[in-house]
Amino acid sequence: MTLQLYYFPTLNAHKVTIALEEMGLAYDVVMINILKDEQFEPAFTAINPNNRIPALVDGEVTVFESGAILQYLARKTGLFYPKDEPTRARIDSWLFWQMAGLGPMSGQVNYFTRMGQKGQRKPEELEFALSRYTRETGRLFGVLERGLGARDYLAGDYSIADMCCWTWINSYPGNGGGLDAFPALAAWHARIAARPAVQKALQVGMIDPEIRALWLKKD
Ligand SMILES: N[C@@H](CCC(=O)N[C@@H](CS)C(=O)NCC(=O)O)C(=O)O
Repeated sequence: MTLQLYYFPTLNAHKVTIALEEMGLAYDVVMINILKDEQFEPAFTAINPNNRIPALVDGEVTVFESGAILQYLARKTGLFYPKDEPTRARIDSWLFWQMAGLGPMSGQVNYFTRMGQKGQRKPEELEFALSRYTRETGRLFGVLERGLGARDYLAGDYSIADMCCWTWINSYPGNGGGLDAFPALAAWHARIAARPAVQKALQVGMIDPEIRALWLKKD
């Protein structure tokens, strides 16, 4: 049975399309339009009680949380998640770090930046939150820079740890000039961006003009 990916084109969901494309797995996309609150429909709540995409169904297996999905797919295929304990422990460290730190913190920067761009809050109301989350996100970029050091990838060869962190670097506001202070991170970002599977993964679900229009209007 083909894998069913419950999906909307966002940073967390792109981690999973990257893994699926890299692993060469066939999958059906079940579009859950979070701009129309489809994540709260009972059929999807039965799959993910947390009402967030992405989620994945593989026969009798249902898995939600992008990090857990990456681990599941990697265990299923035996790819991008070596079993030797030093490497696996390092991959898990970066996975949990992304899920608990980089994702939530830079997600807050994205949120408060958009609120400002839309004029929904006065600049002085946003200042405290934006400076707190921007500072913490900058610190986390520094952590990635140190973690990479002279390596090409976070844990030896390219792995699910890289897939998990990359989308958040790719879409961080100011990306481009924003990585000038982080040369190892910038090189790692470019190295992964050049992968055909990554380029294909970012296009999934972005062709529907209605969804794209809603995405661009998102607040
Ligand atoms: N920790 C979750 C976060 C999932 C998440 O926040 N998904 C967002 C899209 S990236 C969502 O479904 N938002 C819908 C909403 O906020 O109601 C994961 O990594 O899977």
